[in-house]
Amino acid sequence: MSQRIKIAIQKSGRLSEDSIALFKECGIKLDMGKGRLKSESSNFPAEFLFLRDDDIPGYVEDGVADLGIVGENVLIESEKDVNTVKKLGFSKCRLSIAIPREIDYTGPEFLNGKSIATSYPKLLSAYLKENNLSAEIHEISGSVEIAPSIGLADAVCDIVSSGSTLLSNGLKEVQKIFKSEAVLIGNKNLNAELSSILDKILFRINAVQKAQDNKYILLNAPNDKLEQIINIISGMKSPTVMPLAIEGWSSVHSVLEENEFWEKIEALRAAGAQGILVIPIEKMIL
Ligand code: PRT
Ligand code: ZN
Repeated sequence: MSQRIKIAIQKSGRLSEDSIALFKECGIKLDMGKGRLKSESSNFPAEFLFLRDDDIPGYVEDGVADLGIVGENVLIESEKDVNTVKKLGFSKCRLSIAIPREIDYTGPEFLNGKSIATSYPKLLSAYLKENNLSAEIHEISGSVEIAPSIGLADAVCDIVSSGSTLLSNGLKEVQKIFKSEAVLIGNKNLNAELSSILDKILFRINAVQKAQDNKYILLNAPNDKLEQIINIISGMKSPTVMPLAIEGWSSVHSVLEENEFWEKIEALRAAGAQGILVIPIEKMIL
């Protein structure tokens, strides 16, 4: 009998939407009906388990799930023994130390002898140890940001994204201690069949990520500038060049990486390119 790979994703929260979108972009259907705890994909050998994010590393370690998507902050804090298979690039955030706005921060040694409230005692204690600091850690499970104003702690160590939660609680971010994003994790003892299903998933995720990092570009170039323009955008292999109906002009098609995009567009314009069109790529397989 052929197996299904069991994939744990967050039931509802900051990771859910992007996790579901990722599998959808990979062409893996998943039906997340209301109140459901698990669901089988109708077009791929996968079964999805909908869980609280904190439970995902443990389930993957135990083999209750074969794969899971979780924030690196939760993964490291859990200290579970799993493989980090792939960084997924969403749910980016940082774990930071923050103190009341009106207090001067003199550097990490400010923390010596202070008390810090956090839901991430292990990550915080690793940071303190690495930096030879000694502070008291108050572990609390939620609403960490109110700890200083109710006199529970001198500082907090919490997840920050836009920074507005800190701001509205009269706190300022003084030290970033850990950067996090969503990661795909896997059980360390997948059998051959499950490993080959994981390979298929990874192949699709790579194609989706590659496509997101690249743009398709079309432009018109005067023939006497073609060489210079082709040098700027060499693309996957080399650009496609086709003659335009107008004498002396060509159409050039290529692929550009998102991070060098604006720089290259400027260089192309300076080199005489016109009518530049930029189009998103849905999937990219090299
Ligand atoms: O119910 P369940 O246990 O599954 O979910 P949860 O409430 O524990 O987690 P959830 O859904 O809030 O977050 C899931 C993961 O998203 C986290 O583990 C992080 O990896 C990531 N993530 C990204 C964040 C944030 N951004 C974030 N802003 N997790 C939490 N926050 C919180 C933070 O704790 C603070 O209260 O948002 C507030 C700060 O946000 P800003 O934008 O005001 O700075
Ligand atoms: Zn949680």
